[in-house]
Amino acid sequence: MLSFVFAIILLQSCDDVSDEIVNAESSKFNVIEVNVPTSFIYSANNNSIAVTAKIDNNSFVEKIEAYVYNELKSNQIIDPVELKDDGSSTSGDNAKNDLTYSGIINFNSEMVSSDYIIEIVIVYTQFGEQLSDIISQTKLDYSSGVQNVTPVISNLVIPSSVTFSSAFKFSVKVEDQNGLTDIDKVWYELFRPNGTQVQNSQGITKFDLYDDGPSSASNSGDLVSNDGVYTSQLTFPSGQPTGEWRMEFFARDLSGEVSNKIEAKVNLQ
Ligand SMILES: [Ca+2]
Ligand SMILES: [Ca+2]
Repeated sequence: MLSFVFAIILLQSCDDVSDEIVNAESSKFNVIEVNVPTSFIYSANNNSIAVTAKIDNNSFVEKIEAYVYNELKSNQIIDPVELKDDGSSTSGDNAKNDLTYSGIINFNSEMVSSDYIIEIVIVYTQFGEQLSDIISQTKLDYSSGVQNVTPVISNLVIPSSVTFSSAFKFSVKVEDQNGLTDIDKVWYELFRPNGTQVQNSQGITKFDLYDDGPSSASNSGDLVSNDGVYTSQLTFPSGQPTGEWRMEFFARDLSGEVSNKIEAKVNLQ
């Protein structure tokens, strides 16, 4: 079954709203048609889908790409695929230079049965600036022989008592029968001794743990990358209330299933 997405992208060109005539030269493109499947059954012999996008003008177009995300759109599942108007079988394109761009998205045998989001994005140049538009977003009902299994966390390592202004490290073991590649996010939530939850200045209450190894930009303190032990560290600045802080740990997989919860009490002295 194919979805048919019809979209018109109109020019929003001039700052001068008194202009009644739209300057044709600054018009970028219209999207005539996008075709992306809405359901797919994976098998060894049937492991890819074709997607196409038709536009009416490619003068400003740099490239058209397909992105595949998990349903929560928190992670890209596979590398972006460029749609091409090259008439080649590699891209599944029927005719060269007819302004229909085509691409083939290959799935791997480990992807679990789930809904995924396929986004078609046009990158173009306008007034010397590179811009991009999402021209379609399609939910793909994807079936494979692989059923999703909820992740499990264990082996929390954390000090029971900490002091002000010195960083302390904590880690948790994460397992998922679908593999560590199915882990979307591992995080902790933090509660003050009076029970209120800590929220940072961006409104975030879920703070990430990382499995990114020692020399990483996150400064997580993680010892070994990709071993399923996720690590982070925390420093209580002076002024925070002393007493028993509660931390809750969770993991979530790409299908959005959340693990068991592990709680810890940390005594700030
Ligand atoms: Ca899983
Ligand atoms: Ca690790």
